[in-house]
This record gives sequence, structure tokens and C-alpha cells, in this order.
Amino acid sequence: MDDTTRIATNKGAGGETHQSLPKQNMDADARLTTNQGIPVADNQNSLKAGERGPTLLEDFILREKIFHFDHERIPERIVHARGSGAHGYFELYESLADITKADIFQRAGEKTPVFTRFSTVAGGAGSVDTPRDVRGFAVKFYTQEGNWDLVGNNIPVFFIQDAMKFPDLVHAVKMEADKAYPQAGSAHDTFWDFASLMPETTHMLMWAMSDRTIPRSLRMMEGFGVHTFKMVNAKGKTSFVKFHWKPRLGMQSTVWDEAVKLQSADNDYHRRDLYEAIAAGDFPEWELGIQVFDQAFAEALPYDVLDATKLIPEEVLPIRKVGRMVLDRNPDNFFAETEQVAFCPANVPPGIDFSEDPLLQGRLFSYLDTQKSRLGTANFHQLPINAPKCPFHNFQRDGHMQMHVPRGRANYEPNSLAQHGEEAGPRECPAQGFTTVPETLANGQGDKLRIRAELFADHYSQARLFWKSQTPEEQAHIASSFVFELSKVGLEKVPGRMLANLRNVDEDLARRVAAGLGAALPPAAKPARPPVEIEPSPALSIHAQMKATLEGRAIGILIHDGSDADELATLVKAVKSAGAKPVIVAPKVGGTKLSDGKVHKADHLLFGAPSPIFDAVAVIVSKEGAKAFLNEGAAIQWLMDAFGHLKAIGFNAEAKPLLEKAGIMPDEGVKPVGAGFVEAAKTRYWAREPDIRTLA
Ligand code: HDE
Repeated sequence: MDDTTRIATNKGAGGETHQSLPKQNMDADARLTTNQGIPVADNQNSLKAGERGPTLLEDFILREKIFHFDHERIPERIVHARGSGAHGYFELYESLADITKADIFQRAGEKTPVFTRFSTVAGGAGSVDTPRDVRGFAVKFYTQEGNWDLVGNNIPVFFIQDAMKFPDLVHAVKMEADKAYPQAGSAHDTFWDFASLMPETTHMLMWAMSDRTIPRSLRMMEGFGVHTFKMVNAKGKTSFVKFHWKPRLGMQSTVWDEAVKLQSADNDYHRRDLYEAIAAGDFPEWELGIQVFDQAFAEALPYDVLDATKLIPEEVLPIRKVGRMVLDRNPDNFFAETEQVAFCPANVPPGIDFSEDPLLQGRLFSYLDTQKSRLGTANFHQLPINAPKCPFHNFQRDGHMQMHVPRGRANYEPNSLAQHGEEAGPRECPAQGFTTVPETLANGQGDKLRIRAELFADHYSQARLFWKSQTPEEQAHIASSFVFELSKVGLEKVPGRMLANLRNVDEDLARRVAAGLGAALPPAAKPARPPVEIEPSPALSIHAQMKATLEGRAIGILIHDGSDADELATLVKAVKSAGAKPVIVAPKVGGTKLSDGKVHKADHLLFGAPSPIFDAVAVIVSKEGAKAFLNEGAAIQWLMDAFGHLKAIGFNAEAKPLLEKAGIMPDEGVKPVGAGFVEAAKTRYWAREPDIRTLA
């Protein structure tokens, strides 16, 4: 029996063997039909009794069209509702057969298709892209031995340690139950009430208040599997593993004022950036890294590797880069792919397994369950985006929206139908199938306990590790974020409780936050377990690792009638050859007459492209152009924002009065367009910040 005759056989997303729907012909010369295939003669007018109605119930064409429209929406994800996805592939650098038998990790150079979805957590599907929030980083690998979903975040730790607290956490952070605001973001009473009562959130709060939660681009953030997982090799040897994604473009974040302004400049800033980069052939790329360790290593650590609020610094356990993921294709249809994709951390192929992390264990139930209510049927795995690309066969049957048409009687096992010449269906395969390695669990007594492991009670050591690993500028951002968020809290006792927790992280941090709030410093909270001192890990800092590059960045160039054509051409060329995208901004999109008399088209209207959407900006104007811009608020604001967001600013000689009016002070980042601007644009100017805004 080959695959085409098997029962409940599906060769994958292409649907080669299941009874797939005939493809819709979307050509302009295709006939418009109803869903029943009835050709439609008039798509403009409903059927009426007489010229002026009423409309007749008989109009099955109108009824079907409106009925279907009425049911277009499905429930949004309970968390991570807003997301953007892309197709691509994972390419393995070297065989990992020594540590795992997972088929995807066997053959160096082999490519495996993936679909990746990035998301914010708290906001609804229609919320903005740049709130202060954790980002989801979920990858579905369509391996030859079934789908593997690595459903991670852009932060390596989590708020809570046990799945039991997840509904509380999510209720607290999402919009408040009575008010229905805020729509996205954590700066409100209920989140901080919960967080301040739960010291185990402290480490993740440090990350959440850092620049990690205001990324410049989805392409410029790290990803993490968060939990400790296991890998199992062909001999049954088990290793612990932690997964890391490292972006090829390096990390880059925005500053808070910029993130806020981006919300009005472009609600879809991250979604657009991802889509446009892929459409332009600028494929986002990450390397997959693993930290591999054994039980003895785990036991020697001063924290528990099953505790999702802890990480293992890469200085302590180096990351081995094992492959790369390239996202090279935008979805054809947002709903069918990005919205209907159903991730589930329980989807693991043979060779990858779960640890006993109590947060992960809870997730193993939740995701399968949520897909049933979100996608409406237990057959959601048959949707093209979710179907494995390898054959799958079993005796699961029927259910809402069953797309397969299994043949014959074999829907049970064991059966002897083969002996009678009938199709018998698939059989289990002990040799290659998924097995769980037998092992003695840590609590060998086998007691049933609603309890946390002892080391989980250390809530502050790693929060302090994170704080100590940041540059002074990053520390100022963290302290200022705490001030901002806690200033939004109306519950009187909450900021004090938070400050009491922060004193266990770092006295200076607590003092600065208290001063920023104008609040008294309360006594430190009593730690459930005394913290230990851990060596700083520079790998946890964005600034310490940022790449000085223009790759993947956009440079806004502001011009006006009379701008010097040569200066502009030279700058555009230099920006392009440094790997960035030059974007021309002018008072009119239709055209700007340059010094050579030629009309140059702009990419954006000035007030349609505020400078927060660019990584650096330049102004090239004639004397008259500068004069006109001096009376144009949008032009002055453009420069003020770029300066305030610590970006490089390029200018030609005639643009100087504009810089003066915008209050731009000369520094390393303010350069003539022809002398050092492009090089300067590769980084941001943190030293400028204390002169232009109050930081805690
Ligand atoms: Fe999730 N999470 N989660 N989560 N999560 C969901 O599943 C849940 C957790 C993460 O792009 C939901 O399909 C529980 C950690 C991502 O479609 C839901 C617990 C991490 C996404 C769910 C956690 C994540 C989700 C909502 C604690 C980082 C978006 C819709 C026990 C490692 C995936 C859905 C996508 C989505 C439950 C904790 C990451 C409700 C119960 C830790 C990236 O099933």
C-alpha cells in the first residue's frame, strides 16, 4: 500500500493526496461564481420586487455573499493576538547526531521549510506594533518526521514559574476588565498590582523595562525557547538544551519617545518593515544556537534549570551555532496563514523532548486546547499552514470540517483487514516513533505535591545579574521605564511594594526609581531566599553587542525645490552601498525640482513620514528650501525628533539654519552629508541623551 491509498493520508500542506478543494481561479477572465459554483451574472444589484424594492428573500446570491461575510472573523488569540508571519527555511550547519536523533538535525546543509510568526503579547489583533511589550517568536519547522514548533519569546525568561499563574498574569496585563484599556502595554494598575505581589516576576520585569521590549524591527531582535528542553540521541542519551535565535543584523532598539511616536507615525511599523524587507529580497536571518548541558552541570548551578525565570549566561555556557533561519517569502494571505497558523509547544519530533519545567508542562495542554476554540474544530491540523509536509496517517476520524475522505472500514487498530484483502491502515513504529526516555525523576519518592522546588524561591539574583550586565545608558532606560510605568498606577500601595522588591535587585535602581516618582523609599521586601551574586553577562546587553551597520536600516533624506542634485545623488549612492535604504522625503510626493532642473520623485510627503520611522536622517536643501522649511513645523519637528531619538543627522551647508532652529547641538552624530554622515549613521548617540531629557 503506498501513501496514496492509505487511510487518512495526507502528504502535506500541498494536499497532494487528500481530497483537496479545486483551486480558485483568481484570473480576471475567470467566471465569478457562488460557493456552489453557480455562475453569477450581476455582482452589483440585489434581486428586488420592482425597481425600488424591497429585496427578495429568494436572492440566494446576495444571501450567500452576506452570510459568508458575516462569519469572516474568528476569535483572536487570547494572548499574542497581533502578529506578523513569513515563510522561509532552516539550514543546518553540521550534524547534531551526537546529541539528537531529530531528523531535522542529521544532515549538514539540509534545508527544512519553516513558518515564523512574531507577535506582541498584550494587545488585540488590531493594536499597534510598538507598545512596550514582550515579542513572541514562534517557529514551525515542517520536518520530515512531523512538525516541530519552537514557540518562544524575544526575552529568555518568563514572568512566572508555574502554569497555574498564567491566567492571572494574562488577566492582569491585558486591558482592565471594567475599562477595556489600555489596549496594549503594561503601564496600568492591574499589571503592577499583580507584579508587585509576585516577586518571581522581578527578573522578567527588568527585561520588560529594558530596551528589549521596544525593538526597532522584528528583524533585529533575539529569540529564545525560554524553557530547558531535552534532546535525545539514537542511543537514548539525553541532554538538556536551551534554544537561542541570534539576528544577523544584530540587535537594535528604539528609545521610548520614539516608540510612542511610532505608534502615530505608523501603526504597522514592524509588520510593514518585515513585509517590505522580504519583498525587496532583503531576507531576515537568524542563527539558531543551542546551549547543551547535562544533569551534573545543571546540579552545580546556583539556580534551577527547570525555573523559567532563570537563564544560563552564555559566558557560563557558550552557545553553539547550529544553523540559520532565512525568511524569504511573505504569506499569500494573512488570514489563511498568519492568522490560522496554530503553534503548540507539544509538537516535537522524535529526538526532542520536554523538561519538567512546570511552566512548559502547562503549555503542553494549553495550546492544543486553545486552537479548538480559536479555529473551531479538532481538524485544524488539516489547514494548509498547519498540515505537516510529511505523510501522516492515523485512525482519528470525522469532526467538524473534516477535509479528508478516508476509504474503507479500517478506523480501528488492531485489525486483520489486510488478511481479507482490505486496506488495513497504518501501524505503530517502535523503532522510529516518538518514545519518552525512561528516567528517574528528581522527586524519586513519587509523592504528589503542589509545591515549588527550593531553588525557585530565589527571585532576585538573576534580576540583579541582568541589571549589572547593562551599560549605564541602558540602566537609565530601565530605571526611567519603571518610573513611567509606576507613574501610571493609581493603586496607592503598589509603587511602594514594587520599590521594596527593587531594593533586593539593586539599591541604586530602587533609589533612582523612587526619586523619579518623588516617592519615599520603603524598607526592602524580605526575600523568600537570600540572593546570590552572579558575574555580569555582557551578552545580556543590547548596546554591548550592537553591530555598527547600516544593513537593514532606512535613511530619510529631506529635500526641497532647488536641492543640489549632485549632493543628493552622492548621498543616495553612499547610503545604498552601505546596505541601507535611502528614502526621499519632500513637501510633495509628485516631484521636487532639483538644482539641475530635473524633477525628482519623493517616496513620502513630509508630514506623512515623521523621522521616527528612519534610523538616521539627512537634509539637503538650497537657501530658498531652507527658508521655506524654517516656517514648516513638520520639518523642524523632523530634525528635533531625530536628534531626540539619538540618531545621526546629516546636513549640507544651506541646511544649517534649520539645525539651529531645531536646537540641534553639534556632536559626533551630527555630520555634513559629504563628510562622515554615512559612517556616523551606523550607530546611535547615547551620550547625547542626558542633555536632552530627564532620565531616572
Ligand atoms: Fe504562550 N500561549 N503560554 N507562552 N505563547 C499562546 O496559544 C500559554 C508562554 C507564546 O504566534 C496561546 O495559539 C500558557 C511562554 C507565543 O500563534 C495560548 C503559558 C512563552 C505565542 C498560550 C504560556 C510563550 C503564545 C494563545 C504558561 C515563551 C503566540 C494563542 C503556562 C516561551 C504563538 C495560542 C503564535 C500563544 C498559553 C507561556 C510564547 C493561550 C498556558 C513561557 C510566541 O495557548
